[in-house]
Amino acid sequence: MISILDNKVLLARQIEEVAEVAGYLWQKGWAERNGGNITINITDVIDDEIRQKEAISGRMPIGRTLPHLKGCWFFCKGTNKRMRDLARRPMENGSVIRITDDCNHYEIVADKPVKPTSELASHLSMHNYLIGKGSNYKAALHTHPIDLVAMTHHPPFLKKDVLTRLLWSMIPETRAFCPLGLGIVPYALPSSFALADATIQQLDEYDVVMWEKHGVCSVGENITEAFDKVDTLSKSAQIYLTAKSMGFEPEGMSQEQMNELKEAFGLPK
Ligand code: 2HA
Ligand code: ZN
Repeated sequence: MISILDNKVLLARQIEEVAEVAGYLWQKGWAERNGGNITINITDVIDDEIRQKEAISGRMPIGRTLPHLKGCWFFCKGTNKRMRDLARRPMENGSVIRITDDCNHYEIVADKPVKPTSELASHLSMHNYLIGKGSNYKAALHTHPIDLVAMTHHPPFLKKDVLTRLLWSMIPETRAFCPLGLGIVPYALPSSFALADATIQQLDEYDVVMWEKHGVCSVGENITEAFDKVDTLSKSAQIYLTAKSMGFEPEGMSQEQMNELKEAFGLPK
């Protein structure tokens, strides 16, 4: 009984945390209309009562088989739903889904029939990839930060690790708290498997990935952590843009100063 209560509280807290982050995304201007998506893997906090609930939808195809998601449950923003509404009323604008045993369908299990995010293919593919590599990451975020997306309209920034080095050099926090840097995915059709596959490839090396001329994807242990990484990178982008708008090229921290940070914090890269 105690563990059932615990799970209920833990699930409610995770959904509250999604709502809190959804509000930040809207306030930052990163979530116009229905822009952006959030999915969290809630399998660990599903209690028997929810587990036994009847689905309120038929079996919906994911479009591919994701073997590591067998028996997994997710909370995700609903398709066509707004982040600002998810912030105020998460259960009316979000969807609880479970993956069926064939690993290529899902069912909606919630009081309201909200269809999950249009980026479900890329989000579930990311979760499948993360579980497959033994990661403890449970959250995936996709959003449209103005500054970072603007930078992807400049082809020299799309070369491997050019943006990473530039953004790292703007402020020590970014070097320390986005230590894997920023992967780049060339433009691909939103919601497509091509976009999903290119994103997963980048997750091999990075945990934040830019989608050229579209947005950013970030993964983390929880949704706050996934948000914080994007927020930190965006702060660096803001410092760069502010310096440029004052009419000069920012000097950036030196390679030596960044190496000193790497040593001091024991950073992985
Ligand atoms: O869900 O941002 O990329 C809205 C989007 C799709
Ligand atoms: Zn998008």
